[in-house]
Amino acid sequence: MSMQEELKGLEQQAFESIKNATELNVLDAIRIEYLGKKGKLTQVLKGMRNLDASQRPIVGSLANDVRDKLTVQLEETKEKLEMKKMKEKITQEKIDITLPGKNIPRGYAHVITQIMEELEDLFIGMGYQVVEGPEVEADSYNFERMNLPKDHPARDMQDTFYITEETLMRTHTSPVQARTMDTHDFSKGPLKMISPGKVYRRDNDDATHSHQFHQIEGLVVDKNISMSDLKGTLEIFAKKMFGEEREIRLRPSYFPFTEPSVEVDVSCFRCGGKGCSVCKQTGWIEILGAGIVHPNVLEMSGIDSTEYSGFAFGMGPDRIAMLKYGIDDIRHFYQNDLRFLEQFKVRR
Ligand code: FA5
Repeated sequence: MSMQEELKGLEQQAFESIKNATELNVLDAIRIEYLGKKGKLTQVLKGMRNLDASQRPIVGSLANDVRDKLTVQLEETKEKLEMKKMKEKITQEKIDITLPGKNIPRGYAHVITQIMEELEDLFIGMGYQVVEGPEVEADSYNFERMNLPKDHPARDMQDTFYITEETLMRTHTSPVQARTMDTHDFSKGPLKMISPGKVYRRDNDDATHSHQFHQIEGLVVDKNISMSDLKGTLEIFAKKMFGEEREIRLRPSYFPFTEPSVEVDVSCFRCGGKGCSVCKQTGWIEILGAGIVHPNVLEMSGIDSTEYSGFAFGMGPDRIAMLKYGIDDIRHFYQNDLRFLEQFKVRR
């Protein structure tokens, strides 16, 4: 076979292989097979040494021709295969923007948290500081410092969960009064604080009682604090919380840590005082306990009760939320039923 024929045959073979190549790596292997240093074309060209001098330029130019054609053919096929690969990739990765997105539901605060924050804002606006105290409390702070010595019968009203004989789950937020009075520096001004938090009692759960509930304690100590300061403060609270037309009423009551002590009622926001099912036909709803801080309580914190006086109150935000929203059972707050909780996406 002449070299010309050999070259032609080789060209055809290579063209055939290139035509059939469907992968880029196969194409590259073909390029090496024919045009590489040890490739078939190079092998043929090596045979030129044996040619007649007159034949060499002819065969040489044919060989260059074949090389050029193969190179062009390889390049074009490479581009085609790359394009094909790109198209496949694009189809595979196509995002269907017409699909509806996944809806991430927006969170919101629990209704009790909302009420607590509303109350905090209200008192912060009147210059009160917000103080927190421990839920696992010493008997001394929870009872004794609140003028309830070990044998005091009023302890029975607040039976609780004891950790040890001297440590218990606090039954009210009142111990924070003592903790705050202990450290307050009166040379810097009067003491005005509220203390929100969880409290615990061995109460049987029913529509209005829970063994774990919330309280917000309030305490003001300064010179010349009287019952009228307490009444004025609570009037502002009642109007902001339940509406401008609301009135409050103080009834005599008893707490060992206040003297005198009062229960505070607010005029019914449902019937305006005429009497309805919410206020049990009385026109008034009881919302908190309060009074003038007992001198013993001040003295136990090292405060001179002949010079200073104070008022204190303790309210139950769970009951306030029930009244405000007409909720008939306190247990709804703690059962985490979203059908109930989602009705109170009020704020945030
Ligand atoms: C007290 O706990 C006093 N420490 C309040 C106080 C503070 C009086 C400062 C004077 C001065 P009482 O036991 O009444 O008081 O509870 C206060 C409020 O907590 C009640 O008005 C009620 O709203 C709420 N409460 C009491 N027991 C429960 C309960 N088991 N479940 C839900 N709320 C309750």
